[in-house]
Amino acid sequence: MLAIVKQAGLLALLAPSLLVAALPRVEVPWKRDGISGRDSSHFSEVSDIHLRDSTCKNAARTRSCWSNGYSVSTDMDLKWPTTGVTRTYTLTITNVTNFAPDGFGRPMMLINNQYPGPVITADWGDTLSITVINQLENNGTSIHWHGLRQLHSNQMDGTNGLTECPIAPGQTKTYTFQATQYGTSWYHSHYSVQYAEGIVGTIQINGPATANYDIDLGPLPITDWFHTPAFTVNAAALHAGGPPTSDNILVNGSMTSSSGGAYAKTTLTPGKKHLLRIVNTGINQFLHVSLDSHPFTVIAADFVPIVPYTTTSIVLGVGQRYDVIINANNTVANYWLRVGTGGGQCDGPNANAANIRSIFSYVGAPAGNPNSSGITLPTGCGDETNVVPYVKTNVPSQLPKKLGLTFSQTAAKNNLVQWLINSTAILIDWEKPTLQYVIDGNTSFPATDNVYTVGAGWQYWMIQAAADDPPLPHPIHLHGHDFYVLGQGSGQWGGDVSTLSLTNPIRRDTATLPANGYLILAFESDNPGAWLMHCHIPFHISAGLGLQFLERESEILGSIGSLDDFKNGCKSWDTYENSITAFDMGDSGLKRRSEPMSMLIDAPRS
Ligand SMILES: *[C@@H]1O[C@H](CO)[C@@H](O)[C@H](O)[C@H]1NC(C)=O
Ligand SMILES: *[C@@H]1O[C@H](CO)[C@@H](O)[C@H](O)[C@H]1NC(C)=O
Ligand SMILES: *[C@@H]1O[C@H](CO)[C@@H](O)[C@H](O)[C@H]1NC(C)=O
Ligand SMILES: *[C@@H]1O[C@H](CO)[C@@H](O)[C@H](O)[C@H]1NC(C)=O
Ligand SMILES: *[C@@H]1O[C@H](CO)[C@@H](O)[C@H](O)[C@H]1NC(C)=O
Ligand SMILES: *[C@@H]1O[C@H](CO)[C@@H](O)[C@H](O)[C@H]1NC(C)=O
Ligand SMILES: *[C@@H]1O[C@H](CO)[C@@H](O)[C@H](O)[C@H]1NC(C)=O
Ligand SMILES: [Cu+2]
Repeated sequence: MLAIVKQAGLLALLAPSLLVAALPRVEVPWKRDGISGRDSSHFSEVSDIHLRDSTCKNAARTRSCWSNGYSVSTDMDLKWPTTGVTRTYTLTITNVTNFAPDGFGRPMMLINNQYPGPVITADWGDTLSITVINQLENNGTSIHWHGLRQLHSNQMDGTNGLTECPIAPGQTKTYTFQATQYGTSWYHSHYSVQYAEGIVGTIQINGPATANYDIDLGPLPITDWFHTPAFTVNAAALHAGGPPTSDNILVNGSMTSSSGGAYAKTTLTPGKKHLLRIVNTGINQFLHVSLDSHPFTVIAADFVPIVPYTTTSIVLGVGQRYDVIINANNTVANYWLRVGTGGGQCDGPNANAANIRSIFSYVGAPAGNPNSSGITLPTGCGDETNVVPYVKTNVPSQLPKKLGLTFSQTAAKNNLVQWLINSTAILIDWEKPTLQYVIDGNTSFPATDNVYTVGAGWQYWMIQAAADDPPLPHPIHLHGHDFYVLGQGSGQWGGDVSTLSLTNPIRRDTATLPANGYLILAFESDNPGAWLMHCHIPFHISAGLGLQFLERESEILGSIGSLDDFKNGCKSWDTYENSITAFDMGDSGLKRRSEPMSMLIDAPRS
């Protein structure tokens, strides 16, 4: 590594203009440059030729370029543009009695009266200013911007109970933060299981890419779907033996069912390469996705650009994203996009599993459904294994701290289901978020807050599921950071640090803990705040599968700016919470501590 750093230093001494002139314009941007990344002990500026080339602009054949000083080789943990541009959005949340994404009408909660909510779009380095108006009568809300790092803006993370009190009915909150990363993500409510009612939308941050494309098709959200309201399903799941049966899967908010509905449609331009941003905005299921006769070139995983690889299908756990390139070089016609689940063993059944499709239609193709045939989708629940981050990072070796994941179901409490991290199911207090403790200088957290304090430097954690847990994989998501996946497997980890992946390991914000297995993660403690790490299946976090890292606590107040909105928000919420007699604790999620567990015991079953 030392030699590489020296080489970068040497390059820096040469006149950049000479270097630019000597090297051809980058037409094949996925060649790894060998001198990017940083070593374990210190950061070195990523050195890359198109990064120095101020004339290299992002265009169809130069997608690796971005702007002067920034390119796909920029290590965005360390460096990002600041454009000075603010993109403003207003998201109004309402409760509607009848909405039918797949033809089956049911009550839903919507953003701006549409489902999914609007695509939040910005350029890398822009500031987002998003005002959320809670017009629900009988629920709070809080909106989380999945994967956005929220560097020095912990109070904008939208995690009620940690970083804010929920936004009370009738109240408003403006979330302001910079997009220091680029790529594809989504936003969703973090209030109990509320996002599964429809409070979901996608995020597109424009930036460079590791392969070229002509047309950006934008995000394609895909989710499993229940016809019964999520609060009811959750109440049942909290007392049931296994995962509930979802009724359908929606592609871009749409699908057919026995009640009608329609297939979503995406248009392809013949002869062009298209970027498609696939997001699992789901609730419980893994998704396998393929497009008939069109392989995917995968170029990003979550917010991390990767070395491109080609595949006939991809698999996404809840919360994961892949940016893929589709070459529309086949016969002008219509083609099926096919979506499958894990197959029922690892993620629960889906009542419409055999019929999940959408239509990709070439301009000039005849009207009508596709007649294409495709691959048999794989089943199973795990992560893509070909993911290699384009900007390299090496992680120093260290033994991870162990967190045991156990499961309990207690007959005496009407078969109450709990997922426990080191013996404690997380149960937070909406009226007293973690940031309030920080303001008070109070370190006496209740055990059920599952607070783990971390100082500066690299952090290493292993989640080890027990052999007798129900055999379910869990998509684990960390707020405030991308993490490095150092180990992932079935059974018990042997404890040998020499088996860890430390050389440019997979880096992302959501990775799968295999059923009864282990997941070993590392992250750099560089973002003071309270950050949730949890299973992204709302029924599981609802049953306790989460913890929070309280990172560099003494530096939080000094680094995150004004907490006036936080305080006012909590005042409004306290007034609201004290004005109502009780929540229906069929509801749960990141739930209220002050409600006795006995309330859960009486939760309705369906
Ligand atoms: C949504 O509307 C229904 C029917 O009017 C009502 O019972 C329910 O409490 C409302 N939910 C919320 C969260 O406002
Ligand atoms: C939220 O609204 C849902 C649906 O109207 C209701 O079932 C649930 O009890 C409410 N829960 C809370 C905690 O506000
Ligand atoms: C998803 O649907 C929206 C709304 O109809 C549409 O604007 C968008 O192009 C669709 N996305 C894709 C990838 O098809
Ligand atoms: C389409 O392009 C891909 C490379 O992107 C190539 O592998 C494939 O053979 C081409 N297909 C057709 C039908 O020309
Ligand atoms: C069916 O397939 C043929 C051969 O690929 C194609 O020419 C025709 O347009 C297709 N029909 C539709 C509706 O896509
Ligand atoms: C979790 O519990 C295990 C076993 O009791 C213990 O060894 C470990 O230190 C605990 N982990 C943390 C981070 O406290
Ligand atoms: C600290 O928080 C705990 C739990 O909420 C509370 O009981 C205690 O009174 C607080 N202490 C101070 C000094 O605020
Ligand atoms: Cu889970």
